Amino acid sequence: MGKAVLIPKDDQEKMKELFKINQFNLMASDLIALNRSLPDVRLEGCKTKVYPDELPNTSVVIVFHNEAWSTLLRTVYSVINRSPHYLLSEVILVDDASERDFLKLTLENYVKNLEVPVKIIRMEERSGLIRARLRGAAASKGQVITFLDAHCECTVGWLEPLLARIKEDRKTVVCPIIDVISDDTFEYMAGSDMTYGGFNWKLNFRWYPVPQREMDRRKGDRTLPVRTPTMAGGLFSIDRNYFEEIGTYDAGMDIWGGENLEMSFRIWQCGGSLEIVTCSHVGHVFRKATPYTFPGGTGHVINKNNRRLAEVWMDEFKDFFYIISPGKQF
Ligand code: UD2
Ligand code: MN
Repeated sequence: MGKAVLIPKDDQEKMKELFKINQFNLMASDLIALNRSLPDVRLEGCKTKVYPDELPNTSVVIVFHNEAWSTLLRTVYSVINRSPHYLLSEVILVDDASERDFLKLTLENYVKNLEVPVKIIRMEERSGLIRARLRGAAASKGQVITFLDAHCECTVGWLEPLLARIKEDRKTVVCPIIDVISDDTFEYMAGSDMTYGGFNWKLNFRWYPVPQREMDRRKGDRTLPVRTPTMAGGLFSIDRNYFEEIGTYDAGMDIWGGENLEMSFRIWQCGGSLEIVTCSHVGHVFRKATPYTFPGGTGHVINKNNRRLAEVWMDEFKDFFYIISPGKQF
């Protein structure tokens, strides 16, 4: 039921060692069932909503680099166990040149026995999450593409409201509420429907309170989708044709960072809209530090991505970015 795992005193030294591998409590994660149950954290009004029978189906694309076995498989199980199978075209795992043995043959053999087709694609070299997602999207068949990070847990009823909103308007790109899975105890904690995505002039993604005008537009009905300026980046569904129409991602972005704001600006500036569908809840393990290497240097990679974002989509507003991050000009 998403309860916290408490590690006995005697194991705490070992626990701290293992924490470093993924920058979350791997020992705790490994103690939890791959198909653990979770509370239904939805608003009451969401539980009784009825969605059309005919919804577009989706491919679920999950990219990973050196992900832990238990978090990766728990993500996959939560997708398979909490989605109506007729809506799930396939699950696509894109391995961004991981170095761990268990992510090779062991993983391939394991997923063969799952109830939904799970396809594994391997990047030839470390490419970063953007190009890995592009590879997954290109190989997918569903009418909708749903992206998830490799350490998520989908809760009951997560998929239908996302697909229903896209069916209503295929230019609407939708995110679930991202619940918090503690990096320390793996406790599942409901996220708020009263925050949405923004950014600061360093071009960092930030959460902000949903403004009153957006509450008014929805006549106070919190079960209706929230229009959000930006998305966190890891968890969203998009109509395949619309994704292609707007030019997918910027394939020139490396490793990590910036692509979430880039996609958000792209959507709003290409005739679409971005929403948080408050009846859909998916958990994510938020980390305080990054567990992997950034070939080329963390700062350099993120700056490069952010400059591309600023130059392409921000017109004269890019100056705010350059003023606040001097020395980062071309
Ligand atoms: C957030 C997003 C993430 C992405 C990122 C900005 C959420 C919950 N997460 O950071 O999806 O938008 O902001 O770029 O919104 N990965 C690779 N190759 C790499 C690096 C990462 O495949 O070189 C995978 C990684 O294993 C994970 C996913 O990409 O499955 C996202 O990476 P993260 O979990 O480190 O990003 P996060 O959650 O800190
Ligand atoms: Mn993540």
